[in-house]
Amino acid sequence: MNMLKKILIVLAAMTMPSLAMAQTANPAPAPVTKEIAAPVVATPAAAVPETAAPAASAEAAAPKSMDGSLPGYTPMKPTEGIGMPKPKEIDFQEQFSENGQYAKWINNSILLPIITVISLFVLGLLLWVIIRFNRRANPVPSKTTHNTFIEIVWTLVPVLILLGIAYPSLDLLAKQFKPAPADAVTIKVTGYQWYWGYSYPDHGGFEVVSNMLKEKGDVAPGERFRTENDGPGQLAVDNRMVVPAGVPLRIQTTAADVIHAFAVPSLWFKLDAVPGRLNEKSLTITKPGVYFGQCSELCGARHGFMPIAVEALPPEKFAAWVKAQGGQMPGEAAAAAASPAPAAAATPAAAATTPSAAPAAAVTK
Ligand SMILES: [Cu+2]
Repeated sequence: MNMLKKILIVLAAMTMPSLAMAQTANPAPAPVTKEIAAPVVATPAAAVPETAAPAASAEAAAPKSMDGSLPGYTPMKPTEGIGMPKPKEIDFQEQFSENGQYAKWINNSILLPIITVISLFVLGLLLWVIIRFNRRANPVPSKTTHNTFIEIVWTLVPVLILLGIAYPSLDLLAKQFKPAPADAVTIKVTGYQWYWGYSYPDHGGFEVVSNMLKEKGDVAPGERFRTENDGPGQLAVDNRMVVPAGVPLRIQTTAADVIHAFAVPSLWFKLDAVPGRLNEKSLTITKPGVYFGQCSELCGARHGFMPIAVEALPPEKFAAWVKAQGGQMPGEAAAAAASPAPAAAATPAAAATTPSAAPAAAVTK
């Protein structure tokens, strides 16, 4: 009896830790999500000490408003179905960058027709074999093993098809790797758990902190919530990444904690944001508008709640937004630096900023 008790106790002791682990392993994510959800979305600065500085500076520069407007800037109302997914859509979203339009053309005008023709051809061959050459219809099968002509055809035709696909594919790949021109506008995108920061080194270095907007029923009284002007639920954000349209952009991505990915389908843009690294890709948005995207690298509990909203504005409106954020356009910076400062200090600043003045001029033509 005593022995049995001892064995039971030992068994219980052995299973206990595994039970405890099993319990923590499974239900843990739920409470973690709930605990983190509230503070992170409401005030990222308070919840994540590291980011206190950029959040604070962004708030200082941008007085709070219920619709995200600033003096001289009102957020653009997104167009239904543009820059966002549509219900029952199976195609790529409408594209607003040259690479995107090219890629969509490759898909719709080259790949899809080839895939369709090949599938129908193979289906036809299968049906022909099933009907014409089954045992009843063809009791004495042919003993043919080689046919030089057919063998040449079924080698050459696939080679030609692959070459036909390879040419535009490699061309697109090369275009996607093309670095931004020297006068491109730089925007540095930083992924945080779980929101985005956009800093503007060419415009005074301010950072905009961008959080998903909550629904009306989910916010405290007086707190900002999503409206139709902000965009669709789960995609609308409080502060958008505002950029000039028609101007080459140099988008750099990095992350402060874990790997995120900055992805906007309607701009044909996706780039990993990796801690300790700076990735870079060029982008020119062809038309003013609001384009939505999402973090595309599983980055933790609130990965699905860190959407991206890019607002492309005509250059003069972009300049007004920069001013509203407390930044300055590159030309202004050079002028300001040149007048009061001694020559030694002014020269590098002017040299660094002058090229960036060009795109604004280039767009007006
Ligand atoms: Cu993420």
